[in-house]
Amino acid sequence: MKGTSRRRGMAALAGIAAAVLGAGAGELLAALFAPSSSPFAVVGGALIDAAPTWAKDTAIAWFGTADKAALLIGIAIVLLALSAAAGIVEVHRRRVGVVALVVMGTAVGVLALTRADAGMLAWLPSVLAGAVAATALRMLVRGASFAGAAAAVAPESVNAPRPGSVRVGDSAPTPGSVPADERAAGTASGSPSISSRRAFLVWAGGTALVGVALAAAGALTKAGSAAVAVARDALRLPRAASPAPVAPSGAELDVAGISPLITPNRDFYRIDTALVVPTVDPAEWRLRIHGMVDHEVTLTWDELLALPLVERAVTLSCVSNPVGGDLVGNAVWLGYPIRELLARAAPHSDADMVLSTSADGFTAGTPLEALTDDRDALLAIGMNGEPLPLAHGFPVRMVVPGLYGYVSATKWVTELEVTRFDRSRAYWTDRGWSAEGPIKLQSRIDVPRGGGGVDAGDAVIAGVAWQPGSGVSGVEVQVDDGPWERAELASALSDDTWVQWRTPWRAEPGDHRIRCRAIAADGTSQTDAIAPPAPDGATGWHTISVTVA
Ligand SMILES: Nc1nc2c(c(=O)[nH]1)N[C@H]1C(S)=C(S)[C@@H](COP(=O)(O)O)O[C@H]1N2
Ligand SMILES: [Mo]
Repeated sequence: MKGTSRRRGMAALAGIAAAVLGAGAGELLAALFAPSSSPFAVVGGALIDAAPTWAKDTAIAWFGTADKAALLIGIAIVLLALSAAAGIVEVHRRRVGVVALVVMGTAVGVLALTRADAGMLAWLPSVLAGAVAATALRMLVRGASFAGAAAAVAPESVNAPRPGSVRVGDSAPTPGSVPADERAAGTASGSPSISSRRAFLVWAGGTALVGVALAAAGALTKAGSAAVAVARDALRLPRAASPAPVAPSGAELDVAGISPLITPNRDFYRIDTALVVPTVDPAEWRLRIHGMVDHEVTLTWDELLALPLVERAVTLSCVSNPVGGDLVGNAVWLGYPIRELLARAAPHSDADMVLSTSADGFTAGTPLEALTDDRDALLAIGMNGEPLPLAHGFPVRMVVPGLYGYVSATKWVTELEVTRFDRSRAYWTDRGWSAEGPIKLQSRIDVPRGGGGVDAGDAVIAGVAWQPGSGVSGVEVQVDDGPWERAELASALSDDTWVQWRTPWRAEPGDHRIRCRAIAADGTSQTDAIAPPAPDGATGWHTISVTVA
C-alpha cells in the first residue's frame, strides 16, 4: 500500500535525522572537552582493537591509507540503518524506538569508559548523543501526526500555521488547531496529509542539517587545536637571560598534603570565559601596543623570542577564589618585562591604564603603573619550563605580580591599548567587579583537610600564605579558643610567591576548629572581616573543623 510505504519512509527519515542531530551534538561536545571521547572515535577505536588481523589486513588491502575513513563511513552507515529502524519501530510501538536510541548512546558511553585514554566524563558525549537523538525522534514522530501509534493531533511546532503562510488544503486555520480535513486525512487513510508531510520534511531536514553543522563545528575546533598543539610541541623555549631565583633550602616543607611550592601545570587552576580554548598560531601572533602612546609598537613571535627573557616565580590568584579556595597557584613564568615594551611605545603622561585584549575578545584593565614599575610584569611565553599550555594562554599571556587575574593576566593576549580608567572599561568591570584588583593578604590550611578525621596524637597543621607583590612575614594558627600561635614559616622563593607554613599540633580526641591568619610584610594582620569575592576579592580567616579519633 502506497500510504504505508510512504509512512515508513518518513519514519525512517525521522530516525536518521534524529541520529544525525544526536551524533553532531556528541561530536561537538567531545571536540570541545575530550576529543578521544568522540562517539565515532570510541566505536572506531574499539573495532580496530577487536578486529582480527585478517580483517585489518583486508581493510588495508581494500582501502589503503583510507582504511580509517572507510571504517568511519561504515560506522555511519550502520548507525543510520539502526536509527532508521528505530524511527520505523517508534511509529508502531511508541517509545520503543526512542528507548533504542537511548540504549545505543548509553552502550557507546559505556564503551568509551573502557578505552585506554578515557577520562571520568568520557561517557558524556555518547550518552548526550543518544538522549538528543531520542528527544528529536520523539518530537519528529509526534509532529508528523502519523496514524496509528502516533498521536492523531499534531503539535503546534510542526502544524501551527505561521503568520502570512497559507497551507495547502487549509482554508481557515485557527492558530494551534489542526484543521478537521487534515486530521481526517491522517486517521482515515493512515498517511499524513500533504501539508504536514511537507512540514515534516522541512523539520527532518532542518534537524539533520543542524546535526551536520554541529559536527562540522566540532571538526573545525579539533583541527584548529590540533595544529596549534603540534606547533607548541615543536617549540624550544629560549634560555632565560635572567633565570628565576633558585629555591632557598627550606622553601619546601616536608608535609604530606601541603600545596607544593610550585604548582605543576596540570594542577594549575584554570579560569576564563572561553568555551573553546582559543587557538593562536605563534607564527601569526602579533602584539600591538597603541592608544595614548608616542609610538605604536608591533611585536611578532620571533621578535619576542629574540629578546632577553626573564624568569620569575609569581603566585596568581583569581578574584573569585573564596577563603580557603583553590583558585590560586604558583608558577615560574618565562617572559619579557612589559615595562620595556611600554618604554618603546612611550605612553602619554595622562594615561593611567592599559587595556589588554585577548584573541577571543576578553579584556583586562591594568594600572599603567603596575606595568611600568620595577615589579617585572611579564609578557609570558613559558610556564614551569614549558611553553604555556593552550588553556593557560598559548602562545603569549600577561602575568602581573600582585594583581588578581581578571585585571592583569590576559591569556592569548594580542593587544595593549594605553588609555585611562575614566575612558575604558574591561570585561569584568563592565559586570560589576572592581576596576582595580590588588590581591588581598590570604592564608589557607591544606593539612589537615577540613571536615576530615585526624588520628589522636602528634599531628601537623600546615598550608600556604600569600600576598604577591609584598610577601608574607608570618602566619598564626588558633585551635578552638586557644591562643594564636606563630607557625613556622618556610623560606620565601620571592615576595611574589606564596610561602608554606606549618605548626605541630597535639591532637586530642574530639571535634576541633582550626583557623589561620597571615601577617603582611608590614606587620598588619589578615583581617577577620568576612567579605565575599565580589567585587574585589574575599577576606576572612580560613577556618576548618576536624574530628580527632
Ligand atoms: N583571555 C582571557 N584571559 C584571562 C581570562 C579570560 O577569561 N580570558 N580570565 C582571567 C582570570 S579571571 C584569571 S583568574 C586568570 C586565570 O589564569 P589561569 O587560567 O592560567 O589560571 O586568567 C585571566 N586571563
Ligand atoms: Mo579570575
